[in-house]
Amino acid sequence: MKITGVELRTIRMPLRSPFETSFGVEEDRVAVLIRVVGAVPSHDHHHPHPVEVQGWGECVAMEFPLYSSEYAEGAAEVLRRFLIPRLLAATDAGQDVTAELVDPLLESIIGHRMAKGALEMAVLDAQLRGTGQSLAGYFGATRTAVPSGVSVGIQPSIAALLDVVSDYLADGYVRIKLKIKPGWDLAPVEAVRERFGELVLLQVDANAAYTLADARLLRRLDAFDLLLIEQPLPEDDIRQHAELAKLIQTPICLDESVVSVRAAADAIALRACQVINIKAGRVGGYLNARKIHDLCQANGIPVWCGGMVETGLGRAANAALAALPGFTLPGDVSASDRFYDQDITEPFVLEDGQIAVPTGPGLGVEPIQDVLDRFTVATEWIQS
Ligand code: SMG
Ligand code: MG
Repeated sequence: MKITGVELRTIRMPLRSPFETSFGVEEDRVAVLIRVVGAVPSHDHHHPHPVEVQGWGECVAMEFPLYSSEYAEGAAEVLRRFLIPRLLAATDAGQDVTAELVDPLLESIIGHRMAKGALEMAVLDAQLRGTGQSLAGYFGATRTAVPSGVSVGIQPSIAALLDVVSDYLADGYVRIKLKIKPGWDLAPVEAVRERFGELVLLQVDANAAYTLADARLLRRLDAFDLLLIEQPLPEDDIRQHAELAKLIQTPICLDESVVSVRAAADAIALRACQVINIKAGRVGGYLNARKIHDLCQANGIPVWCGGMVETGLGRAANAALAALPGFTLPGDVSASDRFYDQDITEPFVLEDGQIAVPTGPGLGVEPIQDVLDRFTVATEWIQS
């Protein structure tokens, strides 16, 4: 497609309740959204003029660089200054800018994977809307709905945690993930097991809050039959995760450490993890996410789809990705009302513990304009 221009929009959406992790507390979701406007050749012989298409991308970078080095304003800056101009220049040079070309066009810019992934997502959405294909169809997805797990933040007390988990189980979530940190680990896990029993699918996520010196403490989690422990150690500690894996029984799942297809291959080869959490933004986009899925499938590594507190746009794409056959564990693709009273798209809802995979062209969902405008704090239009 020819890229006509790109709208960059920053939104701020209130969360229904604060979301606390080992690295901080979030009360709002600040996110950068991208709307790519372009033109594709018409397939209609009677109307040979190019057809205008648009597509949406969501950048998962958070307001502050606490989960990873990227953050919303920084992502907006790199998009406006370096990434978007590259796509516009490619269009000006006569290139057909497809989603498959975005990563190669942006490759010489180092890092900024969440920003790149968002731009690729917008181009992919526009491209698929142009051809009428769904994202799930493009990926080769095999499911029409995906089992839904929920990520439960650190709570003020064990009693509060048990109430929250009880409500989520009543909603029908099929898997519970507890956020943990030093001082909030063994006790909440033990309390949830005791109250809800051995059958609940349960896992924990440390968001890199421990060191290898905590191995003895982490080994005590072995008693609770967890599906996995997610990212116990820092992002760049792949080798130490391999050491930890020898010391504990609970399978290790990597999140933050898996920043690329190469990092995934390294982690698998070094036996640093038995499971991988796939988040498209973290690995530079949905095409890399699919490559990691394929790599893991070939290596017998189960994967699941992570979440970044997305709006309905990112949630739609995650549901499509999670419908691929290698996603054998329930992901963090929960209903919109897990985080938002009002989503910017039609809300994703839980039905029998599952989220339906959109079937319409591209993402299959669109922002509701007046809701989007209500949450918008800045917009700009970038063209060549
Ligand atoms: O979207 O359901 C979601 C959030 C899931 O826990 C979640 N994400 O490390 O996996 C993770 C975190 C990252 C974001 S925490 C603000
Ligand atoms: Mg995580």
